[in-house]
Order: sequence, then C-alpha cells, then structure tokens
Amino acid sequence: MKTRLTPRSDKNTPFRQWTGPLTEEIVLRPAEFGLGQLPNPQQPDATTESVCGYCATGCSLKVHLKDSEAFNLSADANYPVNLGMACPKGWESLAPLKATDRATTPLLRDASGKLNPITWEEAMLEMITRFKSIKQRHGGRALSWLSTGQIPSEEMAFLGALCKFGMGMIHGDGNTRQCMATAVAAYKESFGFDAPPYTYQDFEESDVLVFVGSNLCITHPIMWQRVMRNRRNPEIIVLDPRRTETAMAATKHLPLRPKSDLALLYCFARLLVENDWLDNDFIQAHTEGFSELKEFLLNGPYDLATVAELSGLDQGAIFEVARMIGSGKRVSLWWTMGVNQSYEGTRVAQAIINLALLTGNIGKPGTGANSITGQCNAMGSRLFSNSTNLLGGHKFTLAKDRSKIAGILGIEEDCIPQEDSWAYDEILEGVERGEIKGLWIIATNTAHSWINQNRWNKLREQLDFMVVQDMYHTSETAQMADLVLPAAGWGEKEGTFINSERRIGRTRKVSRAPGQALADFHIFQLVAHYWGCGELFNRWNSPEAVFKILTEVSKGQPCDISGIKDYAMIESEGGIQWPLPEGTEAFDTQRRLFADGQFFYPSGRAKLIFEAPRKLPEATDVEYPFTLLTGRGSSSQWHTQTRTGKSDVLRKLYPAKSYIEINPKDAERLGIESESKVVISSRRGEITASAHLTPITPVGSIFAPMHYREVNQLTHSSFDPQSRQPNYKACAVQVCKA
Ligand SMILES: Nc1nc2c(c(=O)[nH]1)N[C@H]1C(S)=C(S)[C@@H](COP(=O)(O)OP(=O)(O)OC[C@H]3O[C@@H](n4cnc5c(=O)[nH]c(N)nc54)[C@H](O)[C@@H]3O)O[C@H]1N2
Ligand SMILES: Nc1nc2c(c(=O)[nH]1)N[C@H]1C(S)=C(S)[C@@H](COP(=O)(O)OP(=O)(O)OC[C@H]3O[C@@H](n4cnc5c(=O)[nH]c(N)nc54)[C@H](O)[C@@H]3O)O[C@H]1N2
Ligand code: SF4
Ligand SMILES: [Mo]
Repeated sequence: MKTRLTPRSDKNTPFRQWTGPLTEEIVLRPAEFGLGQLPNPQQPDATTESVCGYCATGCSLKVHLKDSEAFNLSADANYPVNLGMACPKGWESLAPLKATDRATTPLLRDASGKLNPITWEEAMLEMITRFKSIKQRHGGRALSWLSTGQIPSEEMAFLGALCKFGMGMIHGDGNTRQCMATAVAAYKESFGFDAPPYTYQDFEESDVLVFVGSNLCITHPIMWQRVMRNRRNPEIIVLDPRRTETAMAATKHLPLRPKSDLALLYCFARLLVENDWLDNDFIQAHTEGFSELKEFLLNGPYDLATVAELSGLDQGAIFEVARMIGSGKRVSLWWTMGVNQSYEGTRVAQAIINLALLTGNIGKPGTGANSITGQCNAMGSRLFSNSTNLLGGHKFTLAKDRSKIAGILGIEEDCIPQEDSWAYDEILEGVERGEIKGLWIIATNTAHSWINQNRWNKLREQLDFMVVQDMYHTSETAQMADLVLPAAGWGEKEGTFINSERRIGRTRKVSRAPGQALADFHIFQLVAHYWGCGELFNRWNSPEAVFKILTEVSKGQPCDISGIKDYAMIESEGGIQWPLPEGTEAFDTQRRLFADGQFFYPSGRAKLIFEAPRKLPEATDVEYPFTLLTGRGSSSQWHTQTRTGKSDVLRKLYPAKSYIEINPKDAERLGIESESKVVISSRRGEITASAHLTPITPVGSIFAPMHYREVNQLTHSSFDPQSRQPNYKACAVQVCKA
C-alpha cells in the first residue's frame, strides 16, 4: 500500500470527515473511535459491566448509563472476583475521565519549547517523519518503546506487533518491568512457564496464608476481603519490615530486616528438611534438584541462630512459622513488591516457590506459590505485549515459534526479530550511550516512576524525538515530550484485561473520550497506516478481531485460550481463566494450575532453584544511616496520581504533599517533630517532605510512598540480574530537620 503523506490545510477538520490518506477501513469505522457513538445506543439508560482499570484484582463494576453515557458505578455482585465489593478507586473510576487536564488534541513542541495543539494528521506526519528519519540514519535499533500493564491486551498486542513487525524496532519494554518481571523470571525458571497457579478461592480455602512483602489490605483490598471470608480460622502470617495495615490484621507478623528474606526463607526450608516436614512423595514425583537444595541448605549459614541474628527476628517465631508451613495443612504463600523489587528478587520468589514444592502445597485448594500482580492488565502484558517474549509466551529466539506466529498472522517470517528485546533499564542505557534516538512512551509515567530520576532527566536530552501517549497532557512525562498523543482511558474503549488469577475479563466503552482523544487501539491503527504498514494489520480491525488473533496464537501454549469463542462468552461466564483450550466441554469458574503435578518442562518436573544471598547494592553507613523503603501509601492513591489525583473524593483521603514515615524513636533522637519538614538525602539527590511519626516503620528505616514524584530522586539504580527489575525498596539515605 502506498501512503500519501500530504498534510491537510484545515486544522479544524473533524476526524471523521477526513479523507486524505486514511484507509477506507478507518473512515468507515468512526463509531469505534473516541469521537464516535457509544455502544448500545438502543438502550441509552441501561446498566452494563466492565472490569476495573486500576489494580490486578480485576473487580467487575456495574456501570449505569444515562443517554448512553456513564453517570454512576456500583460493584458487581455476580462476578466471581469481587462478589459485590469494590475499593475507593473503583467506586471513583469515572471521575478521572472528566478531569480538566485531559489531553484533547495532539500537542507538538515548538522551537521555543511550548507545546501547541495540532491535528491528528499533522501529529502522525510529524511522528512518522521523525521516526523514519532516525531509522534511516541509525537503523531500527535506534527506535524503542516503553509501554504499560494498564491497557487492554488487544492494544498491547497491536502495539508490540506494530513496533516489531511493522516499524522494525527490536527493543521495547513496559512498566511491568518495574513490577512483575521478577515473578515472571522466577516462574519461568521454576515451572517452565510464567504461570501463577492460583485462583482467588484459595484465599478462602487456605489454613495458613503467608504474605511476603505484600500489603494486601491497601494494595489489593478486595483480595483482602476474600481472605476475610475464609471460614477455616486461618493463620495469616506477614513478612514485612513494616507493621503495615496487613501486618496489624494478621495473626503473626515477622518484622524482618529489609532484604533478609532470602536467608529467612532458606531457614524455613532447612527447618522443613531437618524436621522432615516435607511431602517426600511430591518431591520425588514432581520436582528436580532436591538433593542439591538439601545440601545447600544444610551446609550454608541458614540455621536458626544465624538467621535470627541476621533478620532481627526471634528464633521461636521463625521456628513456629516453619512448623506451620510444614504442618500438612493447606498452606498458600503470596508475594508482591517487597519481593519483586529487589536486587535478588528472582531468587527470593523461587525460595517461596521451593517452600510450596517441598510441602506439596500446589495444585490443591488453598495452596500455591502465588505472585500477586499489580496493574489491571500486567498479566496481559506478560503474555501479549510482544516485547520480551513473542506473542503468547513464545520465544523470539526459536525458529519454530517465529514461523508459527508468522503463519498465523500472515506475515513474512523475517519481519520477526530473532533476538529478545532489551529490558527497560537496558533501553535507557541505550539512550544514554546515544544508540536509541527515538522513544515512544505509552501509558506510563517514566519521569515519575522510574528509579533514580536524575539519570532519566539527563537521558531525555539525549533523545532526538520523544512521543508520549497519555490521557493527560500534565503528566510529568508528557510535559517532557516533543509530541503528545491524546489517549482515551479506561471506560472510553473496548478490550480485555487478564487479572492476577489469570481471569480474562471485559472492559467497555461507557463514556466518550474528550475532544479528539482516541483509544490507543485507534492511535496504533493510525500509526500503522501512516508508517505504511497498514496492510499487515488488515485483520486487526477491531479489539474483538485482535482478541480472536490472540486466541489463535495461544494455541498449544500453557496459556491456550483457543476455547474462548468471543467477548460474549467471556461476559456470560463471569470472566474466563487461562487455559481454556479449544474443545473444552465444561469448566469451573475457579480453576488452579498443576492439579496433576505436571509442570511446563518436558520432564513435567518443577525445578528447585537456589543461590546464596548477595550483598545489598547500597548498604547503610555513617553518612547515610537509614534504609529507604518505598511503596503504596493508601488504597485511594494510584501510582503517580494522574488518575486518582483527579477525584475530589479520593483526594480527601490522603495527604496532598510528599511525606515520609519515621519511627518516633528515630525522630526523637534527631529532634524531628510530628508533621514537621525534613530533608532526606541520598547519594543521588535531596528532597523535602513532612515527617509522619509512626511505629509502623521500624527503627533505622523510613518509608516514602511512591505516589509523590520526589521519591525516585533518591532511589538507587540497581537491578535483579535475572529479571532486570529495579531495586526500589532498599537504598541508603540520611534524614535531618529542614
Ligand atoms: N492503592 C493502590 N493499590 C495498588 C497500587 C497503587 O498504586 N495504589 N498499585 C498496584 C501495583 S502496580 C502493584 S505492583 C501492587 C503493589 O502491591 P504491594 O507489593 O503490596 O505494595 P508495596 O507497598 O509496593 O510493597 C509491599 C510491601 O513491601 C514491603 N517491603 C519493603 N522491603 C521489603 C523487604 O525487604 N522484605 C519484605 N518482606 N517486604 C518488604 C514494604 O514495607 C511494603 O509494605 O499494588 C497494586 N495496587
Ligand atoms: N520508588 C518506587 N517507584 C516505583 C514503585 C515503588 O514501589 N517504589 N513501584 C513501581 C511499580 S510496581 C509500578 S507498576 C510503576 C507504575 O508507574 P507508572 O506506570 O509510571 O504509573 P501510572 O501513574 O500508573 O502511569 C500510567 C500513565 O498512563 C496514563 N494512562 C492511564 N490510562 C491510560 C490509557 O488507557 N492510555 C494511555 N495512553 N495512557 C493512560 C496515566 O495518565 C499515567 O500517566 O511504578 C514503579 N515505581
Ligand atoms: S480492588 Fe482493584 S480492581 Fe477492585 S475496585 Fe479496587 S482498584 Fe479496582
Ligand atoms: Mo506495579
């Protein structure tokens, strides 16, 4: 197809009247574009359902429409995930759509540095001209993209396919690197595929629930409600240096020293071995590496006395928890960012997986080594973003995988790169070295959330052209862009998300995007068209058509969803967990993996993987004596607050300005008064915040919520070598009165 790249003169031409270079296909589908009609105009006052667009719990919300526009929400009582519950963010999810700082037209930075409104056509021409010129001069490796776990799978897949197969990029990654990469790496190595095994029903059917580095009460409040529905009088054990809301509500809190998890988990495993609290039959039949693990545990410094000293915990408490794990009851082990965001997170996650394998706590109700995912569609990104793995969990490096995908998509095999993409930090290093010149950022706010911001600020200057595609023109990253593309958000577009328990759920368009903002899906269609590779995507003409393609690429994979016929089936089933291969006759609403003890390696066995703990990349010292812990501050704040910050209701529920939590003993020693200003400095930067005095935070550590931009000026660029996930949760800082 030949693309005409002639700009039109009339800047105010409404999108749907464009003729120019748009394909007929796009012109004929205005209803699916942001400017078009809402679905279901026949029933303008109906109620419809849509899965929430914040966290990976994946609650279903009932959306009440008036004149086809959403005006109110309530929690869906019939959905198997949330059973009529929702958290404050869910209840308030319509508010961010109406914010006054929505990006409503594309914006281009002029020579004086100001962002000015332009038409979509001008925006596309600018983006394509600049990116093509970079590609001509430096090759496809000089272009890269950074995306997200917060757009539907159909959009992620389109983006990944467009960038790699259409535009010839090699390197792209997403904010899921900041979040889930460790769990992915751990599962892949241990189970042979990235496969969280559980279903939420396990929260209710477990006798012993162990949460490692997870503050479920505020980060996944509806999962916590599921724990509260457990009628088995469970032991709830929390491993977290802070006495969090979750730790307070638990039956046992182990306030371990930051990053002493690995030694502690090995100590539990050693106690299991020493006391023969093992499921020997399971180990024999379904795992490999047991004798090596045993030797490692018994010969290493993982005895009770050494580990108690190292972790700052009581020997009796450690022993008691090991006994509970080895009790033969239904034990489930859950982890989130206290594990993943670490320089040795993959091994910590695998040490958790090992405990489940050693005790046979997998594949049965109330069990599992269960990574809890963060964003609404982080799980979709893990399978379908086409960044670090080829669509559907395939390998770029395997010829047979490339040929399978090329065949299904009807594209030339050599469109598919034969190498893996760089990870987020490697992409930014590529920018630093001047190898990457053009960057496209979609639905993530790098300038706030990426580790060690000083470095990022310098990187921006290295880029020739940076495009940011966001709902808001005010996000820190959009403010640094050369070109801003206005995107529709959750509620303004169609697609599917995959939640933490592998459940695919529907999200719907219930509101019109403002101005000329378009669904990311349509932006990708436009880019494909203007780039001149629209033909590759002829079949990708609606989210549901793309979903069909995803079901095809998944065939034969552990995540096979070829049995899902269409969106209507997902809705009528109350969401569908993967896998669901074609021909599945009947299936349960709650399904877990590995009921047959068969893992995804050819041997069918899971691997017991271990490695000695490493040194902290930046330990505290006399100059920087505090450990900085970072994480979520409240259930009403979402990440960089571009969305939750727009709700009048939510804003009342948390402090407006940056604060830290510090133990009253440390505060007293330093003469810091409650709510007074303090200066926190690290080797990277210095910030000011108010001090909230609370015994939640242990002596020697401070906690800073990640919702305020300041925090990542302090964090230290260190990464887990297996997963390349940033080590957000431990660096050395100094605190003093302002
Ligand atoms: N309200 C709200 N909910 C959210 C989000 C949000 O922004 N706001 N974000 C979503 C996303 S994307 C994610 S990834 C999840 C994150 O969910 P969580 O991981 O539950 O949240 P965090 O607060 O980042 O980290 C959890 C805990 O790890 C602890 N921790 C720090 N260092 C260590 C350590 O060395 N060992 C152990 N054992 N624990 C440690 C911290 O003290 C903290 O309490 O939340 C999701 N849900
Ligand atoms: N210090 C520290 N830093 C952290 C963490 C931590 O614990 N400590 N946690 C890390 C983790 S786990 C995560 S997940 C990241 C999150 O970091 P980010 O991804 O940077 O955070 P968000 O605020 O969710 O950014 C999403 C962006 O996408 C935009 N957006 C929302 N919906 C859409 C859409 O549909 N389309 C488009 N185009 N744009 C949209 C929003 O306006 C926002 O600008 O932060 C990481 N950073
Ligand atoms: S728990 Fe998560 S999915 Fe459920 S309503 Fe809250 S933010 Fe949405
Ligand atoms: Mo996350």
